[in-house]
Amino acid sequence: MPPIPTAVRQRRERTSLPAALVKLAALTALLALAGCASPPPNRLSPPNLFISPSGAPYRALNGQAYPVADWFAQVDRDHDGAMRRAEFDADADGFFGELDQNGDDAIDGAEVHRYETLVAPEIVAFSSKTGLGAMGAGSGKRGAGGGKGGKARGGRGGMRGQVQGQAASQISQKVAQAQKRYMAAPKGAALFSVLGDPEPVRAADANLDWRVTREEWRAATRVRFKLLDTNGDASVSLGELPATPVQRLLEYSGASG
Ligand SMILES: [Ca+2]
Ligand SMILES: [Ca+2]
Ligand SMILES: [Ca+2]
Repeated sequence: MPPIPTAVRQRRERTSLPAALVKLAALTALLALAGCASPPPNRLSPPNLFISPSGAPYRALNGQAYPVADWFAQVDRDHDGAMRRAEFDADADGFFGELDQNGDDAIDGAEVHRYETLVAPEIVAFSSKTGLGAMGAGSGKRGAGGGKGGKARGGRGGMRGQVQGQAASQISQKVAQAQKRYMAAPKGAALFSVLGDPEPVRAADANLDWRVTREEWRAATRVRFKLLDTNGDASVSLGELPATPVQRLLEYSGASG
């Protein structure tokens, strides 16, 4: 294939959104479409993953049932179809023990790092600070700069610069709109969870000292159960749990049974 002339390449770069941001916008749009009646225009396949309120990942192959039921079945230890407070606490305590590798009754920075890289790496892969989010922020700044340059030129060149500036400004606006949708969309673990914590382990660090103590963990667990027990009867059924954003998307697109 012959090399693309520099001018053409630059024009393409100015007039096309970064591919990653387009993918991101598509995922956001599909998440929004998940509640609509007609099928989506194309299929993205996010991981068939459920992240428990405490942050434990449950995975299944695409096409298999969404694994929220796997989590619920092991939390509901007496198998009566009701997740009681004590069962929820025991589940959270068990996961705390898995994360507290050195057994000092706290999850420290290294243990959080292990959680985010080995136990549930999807959280970082789908977070706002890496990958798609960071690329989107950079692209917006480049677009704004292009608009300014167009206005600075005079004569016919100035006209062309102005048109290019307007095009760049429109791209900037599209990038800004995509970023706005992205910022409003759930991120990290929240995509796979019935609660909205992007990182449920860090979220339990109430005093922000980079250590999640057992006390902080139990306080977070109490809050989480309250949030799930929407009718306040100290019991939560599987049907009482809202669908996660990715669960809605997978079920809607037929990628989850
Ligand atoms: Ca039970
Ligand atoms: Ca520890
Ligand atoms: Ca703490």
